[in-house]
Amino acid sequence: MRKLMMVVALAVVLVPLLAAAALAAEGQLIQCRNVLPCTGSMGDDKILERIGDEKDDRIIVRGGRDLVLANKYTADTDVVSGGGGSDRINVADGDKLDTANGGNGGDICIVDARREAGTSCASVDVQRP
Ligand SMILES: [Ca+2]
Ligand SMILES: [Ca+2]
Ligand SMILES: [Ca+2]
Repeated sequence: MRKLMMVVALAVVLVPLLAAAALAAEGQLIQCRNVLPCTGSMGDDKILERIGDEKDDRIIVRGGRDLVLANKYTADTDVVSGGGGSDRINVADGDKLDTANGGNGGDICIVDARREAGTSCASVDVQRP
């Protein structure tokens, strides 16, 4: 009986620990495809916008300290919404059509023009061509 109690107690302690480990999973490299919105995981992700110019992206970051690169392809209206954690959101792709929203956490927004930065960017880095 005592042994059984030990096993149960151990399980009670271990299960949440394992669950926590699973939640703090490694971030992923996410290449957005033609399914919108493109969403991140709860880990520290690196999220890349869809390949090709003139593709309007909608990217939702979720948790973790993420890096969003929507700066590779231009002439598109990219809308990025950050999650918790300090994210780095880059929409400096040469057009002034995008929106970078940081969400909670001290986010860095890299933009072509000030108006591309949403209200929740802790710091705004305006790139000049
Ligand atoms: Ca882009
Ligand atoms: Ca753009
Ligand atoms: Ca831009």
